[in-house]
Amino acid sequence: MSQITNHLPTAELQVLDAAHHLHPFTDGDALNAKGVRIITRADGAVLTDSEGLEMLDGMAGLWCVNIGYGRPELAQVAADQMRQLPYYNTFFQTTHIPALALAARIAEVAPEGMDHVFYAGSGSEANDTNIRLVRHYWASQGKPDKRIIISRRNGYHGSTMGSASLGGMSGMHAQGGLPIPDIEHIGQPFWYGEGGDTDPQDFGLARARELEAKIAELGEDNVAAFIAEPIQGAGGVIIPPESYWPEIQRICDQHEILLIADEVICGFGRTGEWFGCQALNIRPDIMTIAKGLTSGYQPLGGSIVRKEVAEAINAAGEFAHGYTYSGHPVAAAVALENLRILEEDGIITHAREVAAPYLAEKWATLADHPMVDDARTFGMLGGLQLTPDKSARAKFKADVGTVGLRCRERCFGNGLVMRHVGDRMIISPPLILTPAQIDTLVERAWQSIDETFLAVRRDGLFEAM
Ligand code: PXG
Repeated sequence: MSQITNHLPTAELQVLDAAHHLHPFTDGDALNAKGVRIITRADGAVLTDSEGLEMLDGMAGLWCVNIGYGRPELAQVAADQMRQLPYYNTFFQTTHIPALALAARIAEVAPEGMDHVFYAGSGSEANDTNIRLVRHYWASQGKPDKRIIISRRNGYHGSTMGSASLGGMSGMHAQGGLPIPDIEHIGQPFWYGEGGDTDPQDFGLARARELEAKIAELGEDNVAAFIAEPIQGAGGVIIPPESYWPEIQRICDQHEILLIADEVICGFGRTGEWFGCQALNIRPDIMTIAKGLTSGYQPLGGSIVRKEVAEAINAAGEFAHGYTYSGHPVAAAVALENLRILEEDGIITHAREVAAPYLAEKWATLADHPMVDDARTFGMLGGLQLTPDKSARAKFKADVGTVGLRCRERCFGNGLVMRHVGDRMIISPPLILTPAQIDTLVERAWQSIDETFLAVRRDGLFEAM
């Protein structure tokens, strides 16, 4: 086969991709009929495709490129580590410098007491680890029946059998026989979509108390843990009412349930703090990490484990669990360099003090558009609802996601990567965005929403259910 390079015509690359590549979360026939988009390079917050089109990346890849693209330091560290020690495992009473140094550094930036790390290759793997870890922990405490993990509908925790079972995505559960046993789901704190006439704070409390009711139903002695994202990402950037997390914390503490905060999206500066737990004042026992840990430059995930839990695991004999690539030296070295840049370049401070407040102000102006409601941000996460009738928080008279998908397509056409989840539009840009880039992002978002609005009206879809 001839060498495949960036220089082949796009159409030829698309044919090759269609012939041999099965894409994640993709309707393959629909994609191949249209032709895949091919990204060839990126710098800062800007992507370039095979046609030379430039796009502002409002999603930081897939919620991960926190420091932005094109940092040569990470390339250098990866190359150096590959030369010195490209691989060794962390099994059999062995370690290496990148794995131990990274764990020590993570313990420094993590909340007080969160001082041990178990490595995985991704967020999904890390959440699979968490399922086994919490069950092993309770067994070590003489409570082997504490096995059930409670999670939330429309939460996202990954795509493996275990992590997708933890997640509450009905479309995922519909395929492949999910969820696995001993995972239970409660409602999400999504006031805009599900709160009806209740006051948002009352709704937040009510949704938190579903956890207490579920624990009572199952029996406290059968429940190991509750897992949730501090702010739901893939579910549509859902920012819970302020009443929600303190009540969840109370319930977990009172009923001796381990609290797992899935920080895969919220971690490493996304909320303007190192972790979402710090921004929301949550005291977890385990935190799932991935994505921003390496800014996506290498695949790496893990679980940060509270001291007392880690010590119990260490005291319980062998934990029969691990991955070939647990603590991979190249990924760990890149993560360390990424954490250095986040700190020394003041990127988290920039996110907290400059980018996030400016984004909050500008993003909110999108709600002036007749089709937009609930335009809110938390740190460098933004979400808004497309609706034909704000006063009723109404849905469109079309399948959910029809309008959102159209809007996303308009965004691509206007040089902006913005995602849709149903009829919500969401962003999670690199943390390094300048105010000028935020202006561009919001201008392109407005233009795309407005073009969608005109088309939707023309097609008679601007009507409530
Ligand atoms: N937890 C959370 C909170 C996530 O957002 C995972 C775990 C799984 O991580 P890995 O590394 O196994 O992918 C994620 C991943 C989307 C989308 O459509 C979001 C994710 C992954 C793929 C698609 O928004 N988040």
